[in-house]
Amino acid sequence: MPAYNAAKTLEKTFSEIPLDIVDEVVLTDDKSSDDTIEVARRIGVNHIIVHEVNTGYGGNQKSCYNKALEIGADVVIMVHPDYQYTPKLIQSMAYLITNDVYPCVLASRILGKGALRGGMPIYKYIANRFLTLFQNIFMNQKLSEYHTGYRAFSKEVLEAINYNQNSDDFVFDNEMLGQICYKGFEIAEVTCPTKYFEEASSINFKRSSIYGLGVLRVSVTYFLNKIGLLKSKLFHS
Ligand SMILES: Nc1nc2c(ncn2[C@@H]2O[C@H](COP(=O)(O)OP(=O)(O)OP(=O)(O)O)[C@@H](O)[C@H]2O)c(=O)[nH]1
Ligand SMILES: [Mg+2]
Repeated sequence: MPAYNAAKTLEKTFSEIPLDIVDEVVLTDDKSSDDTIEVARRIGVNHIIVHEVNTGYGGNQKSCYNKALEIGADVVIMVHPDYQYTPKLIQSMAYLITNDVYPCVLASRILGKGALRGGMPIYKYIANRFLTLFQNIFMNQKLSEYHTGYRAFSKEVLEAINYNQNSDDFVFDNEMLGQICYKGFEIAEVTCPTKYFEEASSINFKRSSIYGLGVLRVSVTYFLNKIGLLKSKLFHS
């Protein structure tokens, strides 16, 4: 769980994690200004990594995945601790990976009709649909969305991509999916109910727009690399 000011929602998220199959829980705190670390300690998160400076959403995830691999994870599932995504899908997602059906599974808010019903702002919904269409065309994929905060990876996937050289900002997530597709790994999707509420949603229009432009860049860069016109570090390191 890459955490940033998640004190109000962390315990609820943690309480739904199926600890019968989840061996280790890693939380990285990106210099939250609230009690995220205290809450994490109190509820018994096994591995708490504390950033001394705020590195950003991508930088926070790098620490998270690095730690997960270091402690020997075979399957790594990232879920936002803001309780927008229920950890009750963890068994299903892990099952697909451990049974070698798929090496990567995304929990999609767009498969089904849950996103708008769950309160996703209409501008985010439209942007999500547009960016997804654009990215599917440029990357020759057929995903329902690339923007979920709930993702499962096999160890092999994480080891095959150089996520540490990605952006420290939100576009990290998208670069990672681009790298996974570039390497030819197949991605599965499961439907995921989503809820938007005040404590869980902080990204404003400006940050979302910067992210959107980043997604367009990743998609076009992917295409140019695939046809051999570019050799970007993102896909070739
Ligand atoms: N490390 C870090 N994480 C952040 C920062 N701002 C937001 N986050 C995290 O990024 C994730 C996405 O941000 P949200 O505020 O949930 O975004 P949202 O508006 O709900 O949009 P989606 O969840 O992406 O649909 C959450 O897990 C936040 O905790 C930041 O400055 N640094
Ligand atoms: Mg959120």
